[in-house]
Amino acid sequence: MLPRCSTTSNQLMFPPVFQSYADINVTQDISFTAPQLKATDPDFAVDDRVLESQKESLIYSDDCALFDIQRIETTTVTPQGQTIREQSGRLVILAHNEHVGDWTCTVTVTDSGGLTDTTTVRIRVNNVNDSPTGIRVNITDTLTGAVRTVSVPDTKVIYDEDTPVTLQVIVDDPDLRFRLNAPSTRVDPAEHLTCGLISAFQSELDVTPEGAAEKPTMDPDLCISEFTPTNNEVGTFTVTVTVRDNAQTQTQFRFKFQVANVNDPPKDVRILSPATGFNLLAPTQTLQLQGSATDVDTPDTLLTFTWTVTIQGGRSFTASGKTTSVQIGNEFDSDRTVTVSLKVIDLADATAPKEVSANQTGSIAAKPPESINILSGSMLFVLLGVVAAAGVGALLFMRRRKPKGPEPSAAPPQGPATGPQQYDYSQQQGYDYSQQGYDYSQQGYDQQYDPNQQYDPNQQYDPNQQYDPNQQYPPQP
Ligand SMILES: [Ca+2]
Ligand SMILES: [Ca+2]
Ligand SMILES: [Ca+2]
Ligand SMILES: [Ca+2]
Repeated sequence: MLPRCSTTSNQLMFPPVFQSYADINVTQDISFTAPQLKATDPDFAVDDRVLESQKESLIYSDDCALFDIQRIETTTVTPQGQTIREQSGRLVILAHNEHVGDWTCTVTVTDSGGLTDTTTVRIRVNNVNDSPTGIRVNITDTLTGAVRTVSVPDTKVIYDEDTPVTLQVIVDDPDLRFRLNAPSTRVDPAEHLTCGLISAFQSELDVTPEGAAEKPTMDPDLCISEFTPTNNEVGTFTVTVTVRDNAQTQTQFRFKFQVANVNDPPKDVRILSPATGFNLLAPTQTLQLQGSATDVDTPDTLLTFTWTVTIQGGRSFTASGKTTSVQIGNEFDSDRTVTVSLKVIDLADATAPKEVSANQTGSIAAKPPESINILSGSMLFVLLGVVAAAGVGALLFMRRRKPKGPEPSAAPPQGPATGPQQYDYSQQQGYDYSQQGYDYSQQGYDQQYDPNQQYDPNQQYDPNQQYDPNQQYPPQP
């Protein structure tokens, strides 16, 4: 640089000139005092011979975000006794994670006459690995899209059984941020996080689970876990999420994930007795009933078994209990289909009981005809017939003893008949009707008689005598 023109001998005429300066390497977060940046100015050589107000003075400035350069003034005395004053620039560099990268800074030195020189300072800020921090978990209800963020350790979240969720681990690793002086470049382009998930499970089902609980797993690179807890997973998972960075520095986060039970209906509802296609041979009988059912989340004590046995077109009979019986009867004179229905109700949720039914069909025999039922009131009718027959016979016997004899139109007494026989009523035959078990009902005996007629059972009558009811009485000679 050319000196300025001067009019006096002590006027400052020369610009400052920077000395060469080596590139600087610094490390993130470590304060570094760089070598002093020096500029020489020939005018300093004469500074002790000029007035203070006219002394040369250098000013340093920079455009760098990594440091503020300061002027440092030192004086040295030469062996010849001359005092030399020196003004240099001091760089104290404190670079942080976001400063990682290569910096090119321009430093300017300006003398008191406004003359300048510039130099380039190259600084490389080297990264130091930072641990993953600020870990949290976003939980998304896959059905509704609702997101809940858990950021406080040991927080408990509750979801219903059968609710699909996505657990996403969010973490801050400073090495994944972008550089201040290169916004599209990561602080550490090679940084990569890996997630892991382990969980302890405590079942809270009221019954023994059907199988082992399925635990959530995590995609280690995506840091995502898709999880749909079912009935077996009713309980609380204590979930520990671990995040490791490339340098295997890790951080952990723990929270509780509770799965609330949703009442499942009974299943495998079966009728064990009666068997399929049962055939009841008696029209009235006791039917043994036995059912079975399982329930994945309800104790047996909260299951009720209700039975309904229905005869086709007829009555229904009810009973309750897992094993029980019911008295049923077919009131029809034909075989009927019988339907046995079992209803199992799960009362675990009193407001919304779950109900499952099963049916079984079979048949029941017809009620027998009335005439066969000799134990019924018809027997009395037969006995009355016997009495009536005896009464009519006795009446006829008594009329025979009248002097004029019985009227021809009077019907002869009914009795055993194997064919037309002559019967001599004139004979005083002793016949004890009360000792005869003769079944008049089998002879088509006319039961229209006057029950008020009295007869004498002590009258003697010969039962061996055959008579022809068609004969006119008394028998014609
Ligand atoms: Ca870093
Ligand atoms: Ca890191
Ligand atoms: Ca359940
Ligand atoms: Ca249930």
